[in-house]
Amino acid sequence: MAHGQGDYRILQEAALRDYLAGLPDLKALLGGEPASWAITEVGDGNLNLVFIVKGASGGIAVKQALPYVRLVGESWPLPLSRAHYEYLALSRQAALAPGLVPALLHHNETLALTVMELLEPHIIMRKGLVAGTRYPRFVDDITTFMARTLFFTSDLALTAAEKKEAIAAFAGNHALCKITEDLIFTDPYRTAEQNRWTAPYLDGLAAALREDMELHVAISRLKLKFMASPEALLHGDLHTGSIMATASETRVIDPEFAFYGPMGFDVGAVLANLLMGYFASAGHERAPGERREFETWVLETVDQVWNEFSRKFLDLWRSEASGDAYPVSLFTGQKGAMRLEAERQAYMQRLFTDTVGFAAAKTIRRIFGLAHNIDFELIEDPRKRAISEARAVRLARGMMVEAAAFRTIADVTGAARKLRDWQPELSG
Ligand code: SR1
Ligand code: MG
Repeated sequence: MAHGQGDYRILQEAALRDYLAGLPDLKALLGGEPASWAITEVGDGNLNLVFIVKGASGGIAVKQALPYVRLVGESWPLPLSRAHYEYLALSRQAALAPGLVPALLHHNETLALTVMELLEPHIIMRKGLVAGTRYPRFVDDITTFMARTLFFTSDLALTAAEKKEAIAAFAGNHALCKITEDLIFTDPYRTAEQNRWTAPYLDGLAAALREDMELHVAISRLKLKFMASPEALLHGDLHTGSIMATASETRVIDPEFAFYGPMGFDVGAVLANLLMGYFASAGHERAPGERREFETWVLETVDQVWNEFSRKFLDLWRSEASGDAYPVSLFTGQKGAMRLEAERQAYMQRLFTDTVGFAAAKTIRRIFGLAHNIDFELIEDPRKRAISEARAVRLARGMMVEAAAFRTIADVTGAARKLRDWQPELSG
């Protein structure tokens, strides 16, 4: 049967209780009588239903795909098959990066439903960043996750046949890719019904974006790279809302946008969302300067995420390369080893340039496109919000149009630091 068709039905509380009561392992995990289970719908994402179910002895998280985009409604249908790709991606990520994704407990293809371990007391990292919380485990965990999932699904680790099979396994997730192609790489740069921004303050900036041909070329090159560069299995939506964390643990959730694409898209997503957290921080101050230490931590984190990711990825390449790319037989002896090492450095520089560009694209879409983020949205005073957003956009435009001019991550964080107190000219 095709993914998620046939007997699909949306499970609300009562139907979900009956469904779970019929699964002996989950019933035992929850404990007590099904009638006593507390079931709460907690989904605050853009697409799905998410339930937390708690029983006498344990809890679980249940995610069910809706046949439409939750944020917009039934007028925007979306294939249920995304639940299949999410489950497949989570399974692969669990094998490659153990302990960094939620444990999978059950999957029903027809219902487009997945049951996972309940992550408690983890919270969505974006919410923590808005509150000014620092995450000491984050750098090590997210860089391990990215280095291992990207390296081991790439041509550096897989044979050509394995790689092509893997690409094919995710190729059907194109409806989710199309969301990204439209909402990130196209709509913010043209008049589109679903666009929105902090009006009237950013009206001028929004209009400038629509006229900026250098930016249109740069975003189009990134779009082509996104569409036509199946380098590795991407999470596909790796923002801070797809990460649940505590001080001592990190879990990456929600890979329903998974497909084979350019590695810089995932790395750029992490960096962009930290940078947006940085620029939003000033808007959350209750007293001038009270969040400076947090902001210093955020920029240090940005530096460390790239540097540690790069170090771990290169280490894997040096020690675990078993793929068909860069055949060992072409790089023999000391001369070969030295030339290959230089090539590895050049590869990482190209990946860094991609990362810078994709990070910029990820930023601009959250300020002018359909789906915004709470980092900025929770800044109540729209003028203050617009100031934070305009700073982020100024950095993002430079990063997109002149990505290669940012040679190191310190170039990015240095530029961000300089914009911290920049006063933009606002419209209105
Ligand atoms: C219509 S979906 C909008 C956004 O939500 C998801 O989290 C992705 O970021 C997508 O672009
Ligand atoms: Mg999501």
